[in-house]
Amino acid sequence: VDVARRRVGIDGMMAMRRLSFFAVLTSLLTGLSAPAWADGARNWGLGFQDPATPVMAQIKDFHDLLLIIITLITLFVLGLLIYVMFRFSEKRNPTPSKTTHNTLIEVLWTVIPIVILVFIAIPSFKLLYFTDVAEDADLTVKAIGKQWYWSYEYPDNGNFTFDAFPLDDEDAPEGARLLATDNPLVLPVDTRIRFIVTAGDVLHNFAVPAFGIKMDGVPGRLNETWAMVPAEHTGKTFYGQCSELCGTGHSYMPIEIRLVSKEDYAEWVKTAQEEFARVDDPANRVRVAEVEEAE
Ligand SMILES: [Cu+2]
Repeated sequence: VDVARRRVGIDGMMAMRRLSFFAVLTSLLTGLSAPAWADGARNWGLGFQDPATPVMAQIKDFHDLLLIIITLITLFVLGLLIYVMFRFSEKRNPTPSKTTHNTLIEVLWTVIPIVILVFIAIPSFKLLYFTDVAEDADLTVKAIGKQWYWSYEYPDNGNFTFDAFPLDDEDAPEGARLLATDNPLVLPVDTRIRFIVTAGDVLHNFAVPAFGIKMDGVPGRLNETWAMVPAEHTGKTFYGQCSELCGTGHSYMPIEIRLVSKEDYAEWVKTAQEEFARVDDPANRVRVAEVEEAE
């Protein structure tokens, strides 16, 4: 609670800046390319959102592999059950068998599942480590979950920070109710982006389905993952949501990400540096001191 209260100074200032910045950002982005929905929930939709990163492409492939394995196992077990019900029914076996052991079958039903699990574990661990820490990232973005909005920091581009709140229903684009935000996260394509995820109060979760990211934000801890979106997705908008129940406003802290070309990103950074507060702005420190004094 204390930490949250101390942020009030910065957040209040951000609220004022947010309005003017949104106007600039909208004109900038609509002038460059009309933002397009990448993918999202549809009536009668089935399966994942279209993968936008190599990580999500691999998650989808792994899911499809598991679906085949699990379907074969389920059909095999169902077949066995039907066979047993038929072959060993009371009608066909007036005198029940007294068999208790069959060494061969016991060895088989131990060894075969182990082989199947190892077959699943190898690609599973490969994928797990593929999603892990990006040592050679070109850009770092920090996402901080708070009750109930996301704050973002760009330490590589002047250390500016801003907050993202959902747009009112009437302002949100078609199909993006409770997904569109006043300050989208703007990211460049073809760039290895390191996401550092944490939280300022309680557990949150930074989840972007098309990126294959679902990373817990834990107070006092930095979690890390990465994404790299190919240039074919330039101009697209991706949506995500907080995915760890964090209180009454949990469903009102969406994540909106706009993918732009590297040139447009550089332009946006210039505007953002002017419009947004710096994380280490001395003015913010004064405000924190004022809040503490007031207490
Ligand atoms: Cu939440």
